[in-house]
This record gives sequence, structure tokens and C-alpha cells, in this order.
Amino acid sequence: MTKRAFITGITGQDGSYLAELLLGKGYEVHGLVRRASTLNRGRIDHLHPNSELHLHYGDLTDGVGLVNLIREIEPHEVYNLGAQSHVKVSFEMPEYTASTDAVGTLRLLEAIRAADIDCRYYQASTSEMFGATPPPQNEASPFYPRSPYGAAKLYSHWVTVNYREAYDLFAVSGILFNHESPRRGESFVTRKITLGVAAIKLGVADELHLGNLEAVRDWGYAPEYVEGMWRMLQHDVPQDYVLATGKGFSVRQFCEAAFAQAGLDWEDFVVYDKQFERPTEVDALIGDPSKAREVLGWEAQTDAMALARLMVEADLEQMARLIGT
Ligand code: NAP
Ligand code: F7E
Repeated sequence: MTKRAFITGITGQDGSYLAELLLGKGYEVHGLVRRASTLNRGRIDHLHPNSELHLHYGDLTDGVGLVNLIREIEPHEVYNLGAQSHVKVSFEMPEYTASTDAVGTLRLLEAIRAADIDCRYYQASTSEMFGATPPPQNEASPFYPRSPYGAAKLYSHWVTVNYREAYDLFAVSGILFNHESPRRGESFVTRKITLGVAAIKLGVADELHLGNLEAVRDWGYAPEYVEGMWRMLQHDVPQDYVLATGKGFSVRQFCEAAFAQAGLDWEDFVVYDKQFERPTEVDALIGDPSKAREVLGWEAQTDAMALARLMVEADLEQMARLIGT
């Protein structure tokens, strides 16, 4: 039997890697795409044409649309990756962030319940829910979100747990620490840095403006994390897992490694810019992924320093092609 999966956020970093993974496993993949005035499918263009990939217009803020889609597709697995995922932007658009990242989850869970189908559900939870709780953080650590994004995701986390307990839905929540790749959105700090390094190295920029360099994150490699999501839905028992590398590095250290990869000294180019600070910061996130290792056999293979190298190389290559050097 061909398995059908439905992915919200298929045009995003994780959605694109997950679609690749599932198509490779023989799934029929359905993805939710938002209507925009220009096409925003750059991350999944390479998957076309593929008769097993089906895209549907919709939005997590449109409950009726979700009800109709779930009824029509009857997916065996739903991966809810769609979100306004930028922490700083969530301070500027708190209500929209809540509607998409919190109530959007509820709308999707209700659509699954209304369709009365046998379906497994994955919720994209985040280490941002730990916020001010000091590291290392694991599944038992207390939550203390520090942004409208973190608070919205915490609602989604708990409502997923509740639908599992109340309605016996096979629902799991993956508490994922930061994960990056050459497909990472350009305004997240790792990609901003590696793009900045490439631009400086190729002579199209001469400085890079950043905010807080002291924040510590546990950065892993996105393709490895989508494999973890899939494994969570294949297990016999629905439960929640942390995915992380277990290693923390500061933004400063990531900068150092990224500039060094291009033979540059970061201190010559990085300029502190207050506009990139947040009203409340999350100082340090370092995950303890023991449960995922023991139960799912999942382990991160790529740490932040390796990521800095591979992302700089990818951006150098891409930018050199763009500017024709
Ligand atoms: P991303 O690259 O920002 O992608 C977000 C996706 O959500 C895009 O496809 C976007 O569509 C879609 N989206 C945004 N608003 C929507 C709405 N109202 N309705 C439907 N879709 C909407 O994010 P990512 O890095 O792949 O992350 C995937 C998920 O994991 C997100 O939920 C994120 O919050 C969560 N997460 C990410 C990390 C991380 O480090 N990457 C860690 C923990 C959790 P457009 O392309 O049209 O904008
Ligand atoms: O910031 C600092 C910033 O925006 C990381 C999302 O995927 O991971 C991501 O959220 C750190 C913060 O990611 C700049 O203050 C300094 O301390 O790359 P980021 P994030 O906020 O950790 C979590 C797990 C998610 O769930 C989210 O969806 O870097 N920082 N200077 C900067 N950050 C940005 N963006 N830009 C700067 O110029």
C-alpha cells in the first residue's frame, strides 16, 4: 500500500528535505502551499515533475480549507511544519504568529478529528519553548518561553499532547533544537553569516551587521533532523522527543569558524547592530538527545563547526555562479 503524507510548510527548509525523504521512501506526498504574487517554491522546484508530489493551496489560518484538504487526501501521516518561524519577527507580528503557530495547529488537529481517519501526526515543537530554562534541556525540563513565537509553539505542544490523551490520536511532538543547512532562510543567524562571508569574500559586501554574539545555540544539520521526525511516526508508541547535537556554540564562535573557512578574520568585518537584538533573549539552548538515541536510534552526525564549513562552501559556490565569477 502506498502511504500518503501531508506536509504543511513544504516550501520551507525542513519541508523540502522531508518531502525528498518521503518521496525517496515511496510515499505519495501532499504539500500545503500559500498563494503569493510570485512563486515561492524555490526549495522544492527540483522535485518537479514527480507524479507522487501534489501541491495544494491553503493556509494554517484557514480552517475550512484544512478540513476540506484532510478529507480529500486522507493522509496516513501529517507533518505540521508550517509556521511563522522567525523569533524576532514574532515580536513584530505577535497576533499573526499566534494565529498560525498556535491556533493553526488546533485547526489542523480538528480537521483530522473531523475527517475521522486513522492518521499519525507530527508537531514541529521547538527548543524555544525552554527559553529561560538553563541547559542542558531534555523532555522533562520546564518550559519558559521568551517570545510570542515560543509561547505560540508551547500552546501547540500542549494541545498536541492533549489530543493524544483525549482522542487517542497518534500524535507526537518533536522538540527540535536549531537546525540549519544551505536551504536555511536568509535572515536566521547562521545563513546570514555564511551569506555575509560569501559576499565579503567575493567583493560584493564589506561588512556584516549582527546583534547579540554571546547567545549559545545547539546547531545541527536539517536533513538529519527530518529523518528523526519520520522515525518518531514509525515507532509503536506516540511520545515526545528532543532532537539536538548536545553541543553548544556561541554566535561569535560560529562567526569565527565561518569567516575562517573563507580565510578571513571575522573581527575585521562584523559590526554590532542594536536593531538585531530582541526585547527578551534566549541565552543558551543545548539539548540532551539521549531519549531519541536510545528509543529511535537517532543521532546527529554534523555539529555547528562542520555546518559552518559546509554552509560557507555552498554559499560561496552559489554566489560565485550568480555574479558570474
Ligand atoms: P521555514 O523555513 O521558515 O518554513 C516555514 C514554512 O511554513 C514555509 O513553508 C512557510 O511558507 C510556511 N508557512 C508560514 N506561514 C504559514 C501559514 N500561515 N500557513 C501555512 N504555511 C505557512 O521553517 P523551518 O526551519 O523549515 O522549520 C519548520 C518548522 O519547524 C517550523 O514550524 C518551525 O517553527 C519549526 N522549528 C524549526 C527549527 C529550526 O531550527 N529550523 C527548530 C525547531 C522548530 P512560505 O514558504 O510560503 O513562507
Ligand atoms: O537566532 C542571535 C539571536 O534567528 C539565533 C528558529 O528556527 O531556532 C530558530 O530561532 C541567535 C539569537 O534563531 C543576529 O539573538 C545575533 O540569540 O538564527 P536565529 P533562533 O532565534 O534561535 C529555533 C529553535 C526555532 O524554533 C526558530 O523557528 O542569534 N543573533 N545577531 C541574530 N539572529 C538573527 N536572526 N539575526 C542577527 O543578525
